[in-house]
Amino acid sequence: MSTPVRLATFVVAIAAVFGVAAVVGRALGPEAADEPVAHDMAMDEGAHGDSEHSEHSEHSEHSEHSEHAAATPAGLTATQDGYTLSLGADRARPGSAVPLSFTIAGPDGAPVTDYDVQHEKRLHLIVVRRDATGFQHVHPTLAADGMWSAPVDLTPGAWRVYADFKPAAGEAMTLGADLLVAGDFRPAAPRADTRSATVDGYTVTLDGDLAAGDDTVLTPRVTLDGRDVTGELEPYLGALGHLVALRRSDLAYLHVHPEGLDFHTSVPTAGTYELYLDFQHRGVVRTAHFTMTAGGGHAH
Ligand SMILES: [Cu+2]
Repeated sequence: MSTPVRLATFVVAIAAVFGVAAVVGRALGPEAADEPVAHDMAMDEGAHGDSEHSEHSEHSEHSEHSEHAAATPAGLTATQDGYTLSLGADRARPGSAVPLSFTIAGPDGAPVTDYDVQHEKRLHLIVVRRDATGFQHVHPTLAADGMWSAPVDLTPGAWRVYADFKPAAGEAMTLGADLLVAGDFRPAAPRADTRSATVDGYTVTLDGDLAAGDDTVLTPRVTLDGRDVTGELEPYLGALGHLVALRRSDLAYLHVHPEGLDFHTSVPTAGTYELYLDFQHRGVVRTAHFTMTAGGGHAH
């Protein structure tokens, strides 16, 4: 299949099967707007028919982008479309199993209790310290009154908390809020770009690059003690991996799911991104952390 057809097919497929297209679109894409992203992206790809994406001065794409330029990336706001994320407390003490609780209030002001399942869960909770350390992707439990709770591992510093969900009565979205953890905060040094990560004896390497405004493909290769186990990765939450990309400057959020093991990733701007890949092997889920800088995209 040609790349444009493949991309369009992919977008439609994830929209139909997982309903995550809106998540991706709202996340960071410059196309994010009122229209479902599946439509936008399919139109984009179909109209250009050029996998090189070298013709970024094309008028059609430019006008489309400028139309949607005001869209806010996901995860930067606690309130969107009438839904509001409220942490039970915005201060916490450090610890390895700190109870974190929150609600999502709906347009009527009451906590939402009815969610659609996305990737086998009704809500995905991501927490990360603002210096890009301490990433966790957990699945909290929902009480009858709409209160979500989960234990998380917190060290001193400023943390970003993301709730990635789809209310039964609304669109998929990711809301974010800050959580301040008391103690002696020593920010980690900014990471240099790295596309190879080690975790528990696994070495994970990401092939591919990021490009601002372009759909690029990132593909992980996983070895264990030098042996390639990429083909042994197991489905986790309905996919062979889950990739969260955070823009370093403001922790804007993008959640990408793969087609097979190809993560079609579209970052909105040039700059450095922290990428966290959840993968499962032999029944255990691990996270690999990469740092990649997106080139100029439209500027090249
Ligand atoms: Cu999840």
